[in-house]
Amino acid sequence: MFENLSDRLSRTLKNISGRGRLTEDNIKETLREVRMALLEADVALPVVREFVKNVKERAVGQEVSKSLTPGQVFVKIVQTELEKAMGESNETLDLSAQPPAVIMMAGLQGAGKTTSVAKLSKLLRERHKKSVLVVSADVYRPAAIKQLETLAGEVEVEFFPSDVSQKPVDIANAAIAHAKLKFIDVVIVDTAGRLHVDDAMMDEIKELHASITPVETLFTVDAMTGQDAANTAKAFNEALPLTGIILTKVDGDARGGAALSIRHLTGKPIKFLGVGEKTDALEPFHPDRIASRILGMGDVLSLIEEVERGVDKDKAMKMAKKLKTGGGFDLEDFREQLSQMKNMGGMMNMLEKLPGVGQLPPEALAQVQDGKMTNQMEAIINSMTKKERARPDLIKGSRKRRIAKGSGTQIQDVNRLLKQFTQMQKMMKKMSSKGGMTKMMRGMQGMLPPGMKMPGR
Ligand SMILES: Nc1nc2c(ncn2[C@@H]2O[C@H](COP(=O)(O)OP(=O)(O)O)[C@@H](O)[C@H]2O)c(=O)[nH]1
Ligand SMILES: [Mg+2]
Repeated sequence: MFENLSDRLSRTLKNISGRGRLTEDNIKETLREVRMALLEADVALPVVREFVKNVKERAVGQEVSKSLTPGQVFVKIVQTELEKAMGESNETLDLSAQPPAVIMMAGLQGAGKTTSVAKLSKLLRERHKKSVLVVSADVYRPAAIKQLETLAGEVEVEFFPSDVSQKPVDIANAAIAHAKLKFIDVVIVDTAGRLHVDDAMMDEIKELHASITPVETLFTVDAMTGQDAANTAKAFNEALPLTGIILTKVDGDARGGAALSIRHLTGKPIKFLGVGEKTDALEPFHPDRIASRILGMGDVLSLIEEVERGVDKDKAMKMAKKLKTGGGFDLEDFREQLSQMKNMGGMMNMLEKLPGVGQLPPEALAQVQDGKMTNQMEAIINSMTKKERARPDLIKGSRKRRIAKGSGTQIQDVNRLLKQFTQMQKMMKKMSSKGGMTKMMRGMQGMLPPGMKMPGR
């Protein structure tokens, strides 16, 4: 997501010249580009206008201190406004009701409601240790009820049976009554959607809502529908007191405009992103992180969370510390990174989040993506001596030949690895000098058990 937008923005934001102060004149060109970039990302026109206006108001007259460039100051302003447009902070589910807390899903057919019920159930069960009951009030399609039953089995939560002869209101109330008896923490009510917003659907869902008074009413919407997503959200928001939005199929949407428009048009927070068909493909929505992703600064915090889940935390911390103390990034670290990436899978996913990766040549990315390539790279590093790993500059002609032979590769493979390493090293340097590392350390501090401190902080 946001590929086009971030591409455009990171290109245009570099072009601000002048010094001392941002003026209407020196940002004019860039503002126009920002506007174009947003329109291309399929952000709704009123939202684009408002956004550009806000950026302009904040920017004009802004002093630029000596240590910064006007471009950097402008980027900061765009970043802040992006965050604002998307909601400033992550809003989690509010489940602090007399149990069971009832969550109701709403949205058009095919938006991803049923899939999202499964994803949410899994998240609530695994990360929040909640017991969950799911129920389908989609009485128009028997297959929809069966679909939920299957998914419930997959994510190991309780399924409350229903059938097409029943009324949605009765189904939901019976499920809630059952959950009360069984002391279940959360009930998620899946509902029917239509292909378009229509009165019959709205009436039904309004009646259902009034009867079960959920603590969370989540509107599920397909990001790929762009501006339509925002308009549908608006229609539902006028009919129902929505508490949040789940933006789905973000994995298939390169433009990302919906995320920017929805908050603005509904005033309701996006709470989650659906990023794939599998039941674990759900991410909490963090406007600040998304904003920095849009600006091509990398989503260091999300990356850290992924690292936390997928790889060894100690190793990651050691790496962060080493970089922070200026220990540099050597081939040993590179190898570590390669093997961790391999463990994690979803390499592309992860690479995209690294600051600066957007600027890597596509061939380099494609190569790292390939698991075979990673194995070969590891083999090459394994054939080096400890000293060579710490001081890659030592690796010249005869050493290269020895390493190639030892790893069963060619000299040009060794050369390529060294080149890739140098690129990665540069990126790491950039990251640690731009304050990215401080953020990363802060993120890691948050992951430690209470009372424990990061070394050296
Ligand atoms: N790629 C992708 N597909 C999704 C996502 N969420 C849902 N889908 C797919 O979208 C289709 C419709 O989803 P479903 O949950 O049945 O929609 P519903 O009609 O709103 O209940 C299914 O094929 C899902 O696998 C997502 O985040 N990413
Ligand atoms: Mg469904």
